[in-house]
Amino acid sequence: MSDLFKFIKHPEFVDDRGLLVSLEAHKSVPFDIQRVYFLTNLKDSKRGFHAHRDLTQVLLCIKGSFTLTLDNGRIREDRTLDNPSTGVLITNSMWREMSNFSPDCVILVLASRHYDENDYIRNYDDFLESVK
Ligand code: T46
Repeated sequence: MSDLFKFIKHPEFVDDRGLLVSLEAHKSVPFDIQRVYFLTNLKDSKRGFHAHRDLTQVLLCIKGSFTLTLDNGRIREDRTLDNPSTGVLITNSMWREMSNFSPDCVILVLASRHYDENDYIRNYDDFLESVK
């Protein structure tokens, strides 16, 4: 198994009322959190198909499940994400694709920088060139 997927277990507090998961900058999230976004209402489609030049993210499937594909230009791997307290740390130079969303899927993403379209590499050949 490669080390493409860096899983982070966040602190969980379970009691008879349910589950609470805590995400804290510089604790289980290893950066300053500048942006939070989530994906929901996901259709039978695919998303992602890009890499970032300078962005670190933690991605959590907080409800349901989906398939995350990571590709560093040499190795490509798929994993099913379905655990609300286990995130994946995605650093620079990593092509990502998302698919197979369950109807109830909700994905939470914590990002190290504000949104910047210029940070995206949306062409796979350009991505391969950038990781050479
Ligand atoms: C990523 C994966 C996991 C904004 O205006 N602000 C934002 O913070 C984001 C994330 C997106 N947008 C706009 C840009 C597009 O017009 O929302 C639209 C959809 O974004 P995109 O097609 O990039 O969505 P995904 O699901 O393909 O990718 C997103 C993130 O963009 C990306 O950084 O790593 O989720």
